[in-house]
Amino acid sequence: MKLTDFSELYLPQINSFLKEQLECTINDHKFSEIMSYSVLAGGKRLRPLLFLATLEILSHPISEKEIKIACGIELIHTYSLIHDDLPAMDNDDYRRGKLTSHKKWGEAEAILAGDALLPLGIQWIAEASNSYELIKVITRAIGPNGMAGGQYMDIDSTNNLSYKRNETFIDKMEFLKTGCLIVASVQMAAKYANSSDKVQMNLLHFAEAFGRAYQIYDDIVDIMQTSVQAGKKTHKDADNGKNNTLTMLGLEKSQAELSDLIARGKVAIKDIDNQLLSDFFDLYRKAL
Ligand code: GRG
Repeated sequence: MKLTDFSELYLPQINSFLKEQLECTINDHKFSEIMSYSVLAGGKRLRPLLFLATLEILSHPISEKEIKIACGIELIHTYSLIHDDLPAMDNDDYRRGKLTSHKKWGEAEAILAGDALLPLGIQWIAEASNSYELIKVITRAIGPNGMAGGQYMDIDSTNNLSYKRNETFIDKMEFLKTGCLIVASVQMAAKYANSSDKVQMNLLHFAEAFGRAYQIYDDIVDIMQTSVQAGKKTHKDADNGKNNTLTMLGLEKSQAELSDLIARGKVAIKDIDNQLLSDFFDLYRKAL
């Protein structure tokens, strides 16, 4: 199946599940509204789609249980975005073209919405999978040696001006911050479908390449958009004197690195993919 058809089939199911469950399982109506505001703000649902697409290529059936796990991953992703936008972190006023949660509802409310989405996401994964293995994968991916650890590296190196953000440091920080949850989405599907060690390893290599490429892609698209809008380089990280792969390597080398990651990611799954997972790399076309 092509990714466009796959998304057409499952995106509505993911979005309805999120909307209905947030509406009917949270006792406080206003709190439910605050959480839903960010969850339903129009994200691409990349991580849930990766989870489901991995199940699909492994011929595992997809029903409401699997949608619930996928949506649990999206709740966790949304929590990370809400907290990332807070004044104490990136201090952003807009996300996905809408006011950020703290701008719309207040800072305490946004912190609490994130605090509630994180365990709710884990709860959905636990309830639907009944799998200790999956809970281990997801909690490791977002904890101190995963997403939160990567965010800490970012904050610490920004606040401490003498910090040297060299290429190795940035690779690690970006991978933990962004790559780990992407990798976990694929790994969870591989474990859930009881795939062989070899298949799990191939999928891991694919997901690592995809996750690393995602950050580079995001940086390139970001700088392309801001350059067009402002007629000059206004990338936020660059303006803040913060390095990322793009500011370290420059555009050409970053694009070469992105192409290399795409090639390696595709090779890793050549024996198990039926095009569906490889199609995810099309996302990167506009950065090349
Ligand atoms: C607060 C513990 C904590 C972690 C925050 C999410 C995160 C960690 C940092 C985000 C930094 C950032 C903007 C990275 C760029 C790539 C990225 C993760 C973009 C947002 O994800 P998308 O593109 O967003 O999947 P949508 O809106 O489609 O869901």
